[in-house]
Amino acid sequence: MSETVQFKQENGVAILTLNRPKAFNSFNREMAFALLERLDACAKDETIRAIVLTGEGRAFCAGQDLKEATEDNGISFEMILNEHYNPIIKAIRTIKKPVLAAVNGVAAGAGANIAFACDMTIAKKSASFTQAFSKIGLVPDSGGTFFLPRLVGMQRATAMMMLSNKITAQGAVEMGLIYQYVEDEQFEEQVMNLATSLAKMPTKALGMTKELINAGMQNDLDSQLEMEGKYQIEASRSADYEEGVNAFLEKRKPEFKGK
Ligand code: T3D
Repeated sequence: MSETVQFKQENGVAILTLNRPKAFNSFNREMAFALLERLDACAKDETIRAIVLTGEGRAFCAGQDLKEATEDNGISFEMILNEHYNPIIKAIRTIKKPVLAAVNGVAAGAGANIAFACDMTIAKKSASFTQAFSKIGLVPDSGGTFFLPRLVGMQRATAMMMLSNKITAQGAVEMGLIYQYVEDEQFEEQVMNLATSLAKMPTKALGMTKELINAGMQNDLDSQLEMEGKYQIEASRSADYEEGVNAFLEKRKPEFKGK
């Protein structure tokens, strides 16, 4: 397995670490395929109930490796988008488990948009975000034009994408772009606390919640209410629902299994 994405598993949490620190964890083809392979394995492994995506060293991810992208006879834009970023974004959105971006440093270009596509994004206070694309004459990709306006509204999203200005972690929280920022010294501990809490929750219902959220980005109210009804009936038949209600009535802590 490629060293470009490191894998660790603790208490039901898979930690995937982008590992090309000298290139600020920018994506080459090897790392893109390694991440896809790891995400797929995490999706299939029942012992993994939450996923953390983070970066090694000073950066979270600087987007596309611009050296690889500009090599003579190198990979085409079409391949980069169709075979790397689009499948990565789709995998993050369709894995029926919480995917947490733990942004340990700068997140730029596709790196930023991967973080925004995750279910929750938690950043080090010193981390920052930039769209970067406009500075090199590209348009945003990796779902940026889909997620950003939905997260922060058209005006702020447009400014971010046209200006590619640097957004601090605190600024990102204030505008609703990410969930949370934490002091640098507490970052790893807080990330693991959040991920472990998620992994202990009724993760079958969390996966279904994610599907509902995805659908709610496009559906009209009638369709969404209908879908919620169907999913609620399915959730009410889960072992976790039985455990949750029994634990509540018996005044004890529930032990959810994600089933
Ligand atoms: O084919 C396609 O391009 C289509 C796909 C597009 C998807 C995209 O993601 S396009 C956007 C690509 N990313 C960027 O344009 C970001 C480029 N990087 C930066 O703007 C800055 O490096 C950062 C804002 C991310 C960080 O700035 P700073 O000052 O903290 O660090 P630095 O000194 O610029 O970079 C540190 C090292 O990382 C440096 O290496 P060196 O000189 O010490 O050996 C730099 O070259 C390397 N690095 C940073 N970003 C990339 C990179 N190497 C390759 N590709 C990068 N994207």
